[in-house]
Amino acid sequence: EASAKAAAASAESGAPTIFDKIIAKEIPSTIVYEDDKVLAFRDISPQAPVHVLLIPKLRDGLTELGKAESRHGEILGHLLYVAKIVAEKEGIQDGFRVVINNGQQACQSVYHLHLHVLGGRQMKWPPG
Ligand code: DGP
Repeated sequence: EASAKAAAASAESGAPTIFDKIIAKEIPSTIVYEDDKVLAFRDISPQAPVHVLLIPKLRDGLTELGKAESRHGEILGHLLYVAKIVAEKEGIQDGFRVVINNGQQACQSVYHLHLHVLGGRQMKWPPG
């Protein structure tokens, strides 16, 4: 798809994304969890009754999971831990899904690493 291709191309330049503005609170979002390292907010286009995006506040080269290096281990672990905290806060701890779309073929559209935390309905497998 053309827009996915364009997003992937601009990611290579390290250009800022819409998530920088959300972190800076220059554009509004519904925040469900925040600490000094991560921010969780509701997806603008929810694919389930609960659909939260969880991002590192400092991108630090993590345009996508595929760019992860050893030094990112701590933040990656923290993101997964906070995914569980968010699931509990949202009341979906008994059934939730955590998704990372990596790259054009996986339909990644924002090149600032983000975890989707989804739940509140019966999920299907395999995903599309
Ligand atoms: P992905 O396809 O994995 O790159 O997911 C990016 C998600 O970001 C997508 O589900 C829609 C969401 N999104 C894009 N722009 C905004 C925005 O301005 N605000 C919020 N809350 N979500 C956004």
